[in-house]
Amino acid sequence: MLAVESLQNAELFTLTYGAIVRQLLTDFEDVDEVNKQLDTMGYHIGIRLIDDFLSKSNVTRCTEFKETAEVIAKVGFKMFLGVTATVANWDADGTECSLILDDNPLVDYVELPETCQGLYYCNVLCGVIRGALEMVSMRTEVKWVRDVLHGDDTFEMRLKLLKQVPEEYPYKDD
Ligand code: MYR
Repeated sequence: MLAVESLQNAELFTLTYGAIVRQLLTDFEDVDEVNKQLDTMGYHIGIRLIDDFLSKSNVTRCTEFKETAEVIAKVGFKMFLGVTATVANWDADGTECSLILDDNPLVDYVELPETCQGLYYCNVLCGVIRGALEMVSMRTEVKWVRDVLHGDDTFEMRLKLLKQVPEEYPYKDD
C-alpha cells in the first residue's frame, strides 16, 4: 500500500488526475465524450490559471505567436507540470506548431486498457492551453497528434492559432 507521507506533490497530482479520468469513464462510458469533458475541464482551469501564470512568471506580453509558443513550452509547462516541451513543425505562415513534451508526469502510472484505446488521457492539457490563450486574446485549436499511450514514440500536441483578437483599450479616446 502507498504511504501518503512518502508521496511527492507531483505524484499526488498524477494519482488524483488518474482518479478523475477513471470517474469520467465510469460516468460517461464513451471515450469521445470523456475526451471532450477533459478538454472542457482544462479550459476552465486555463482561464483561471493565466493570471497566476502572468503574475508569477514575469513574462512580458508576447507580440508574436512564435514567442507565445516558446513561452508555453519553456515557462508554462515548467511552472505547472515541472517539465518543458520543444516547439517544432511550424507551418509556412507561422500560425500552427507542435509542442513535443520532453517528459509527461501525468502518465507515470498509466496504461490504457483495450476498451479505452481512443482516449486522449492528457486532453486536459489541450484545454488548459486553449483557455489560457483565450484570456490573452488568442483563439486556438489544440489537440494531440502523437500519444505514447497510443503506441507513439512521444507526446506531440498541435497548437493552431485561429484568430488573434486585438486587445482593446479599457477606455475610448474622444
Ligand atoms: C502573451 O502572449 O502575451 C503571453 C502569453 C503566454 C501564455 C502562456 C499560457 C500558459 C499556459 C500554461 C500551460 C501549462 C500546461 C500545463
